Amino acid sequence: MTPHQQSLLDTAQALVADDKGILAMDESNGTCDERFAELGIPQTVESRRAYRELLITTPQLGESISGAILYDETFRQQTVEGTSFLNVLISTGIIPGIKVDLGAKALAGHPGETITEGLDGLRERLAEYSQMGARFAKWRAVITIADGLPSRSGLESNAHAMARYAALCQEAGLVPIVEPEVLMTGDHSMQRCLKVTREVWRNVFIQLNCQRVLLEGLILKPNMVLPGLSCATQATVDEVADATVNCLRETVPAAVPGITFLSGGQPCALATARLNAMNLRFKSRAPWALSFSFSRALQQPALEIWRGDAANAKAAQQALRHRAQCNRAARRGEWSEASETHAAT
Ligand code: 5MM
Repeated sequence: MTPHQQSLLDTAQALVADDKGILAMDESNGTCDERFAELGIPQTVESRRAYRELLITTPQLGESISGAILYDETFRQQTVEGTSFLNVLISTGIIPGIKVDLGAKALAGHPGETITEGLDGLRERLAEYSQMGARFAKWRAVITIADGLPSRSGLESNAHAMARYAALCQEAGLVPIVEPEVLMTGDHSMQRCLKVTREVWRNVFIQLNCQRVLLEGLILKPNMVLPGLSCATQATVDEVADATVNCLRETVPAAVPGITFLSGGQPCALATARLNAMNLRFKSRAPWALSFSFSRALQQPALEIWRGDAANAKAAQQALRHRAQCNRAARRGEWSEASETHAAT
């Protein structure tokens, strides 16, 4: 292995080491503003900056969080005292990362499907982020389940774009987080989600291999295998854990160091319970770390407490720290309902 490859491998392993996980705080301005609007928080550059400062200055965050994914605006911001956010993260042992896709846009000729854009000029953008201090990047593809969807061309084009992104990241010395998200929206069964997710992951690894991506130097950030939100038959925590890990076993090579799940809109404690069940049942046999890279399932309680008021900042940080600690416990299979009650008291 070359020193360049070894450095990718070291970063990827550091992102999943010590039972820690990744804080996704890379909401684009539109998404962040939508979440602020729901709570009556002003949708301004300063509000977004103040909120992200609150997140990254949470005491002891680095005990449970290995890396943070930022959005371009946040990546260039500073605390009120003038310390760059990147330096705040680095000083607390959290590896800085950057979302580099430019969003999911309508896929021509495929009503209801999207293709994630951002490959044009990506080499130059990655060089800048790397020079500024990023050590990993993230790209999300969005797959919808509906009648006749996803199409084969929808799956293949998204997998191809993700693999080209991953190759460019590794060329720039950044670990690519590859995030194919099969949405929970819909009334499909867990079996249907399993079938689609299996196809998505198969296509992703075919394309990653075609583009000569070093599997030891990437992280997969997938959805859990779940029934659609409006499906009449919901699944138990153990059923979700079994379906998800069995699907990973069929499709994800053992060379990949870590799986860091997205939460996708699951209630916070339920996402944690499902991650806990996966580790409880499979950790000793799984070749990859089973970890988290949640946005909403880490941040939502903190955001609801903060509501744009500096007086609530400490309580909000406590809520974020608690969710991070619960998810770290879930990585060890040591989380329980009591962990939630304990924090509440
Ligand atoms: C699926 O979204 C990612 C994980 O978040 P959840 O745990 O809440 O599902 C998240 O990193 C997402 O990619 C960012 O929030 C950016 O979203 P947009 O849509 O603004 O690019």
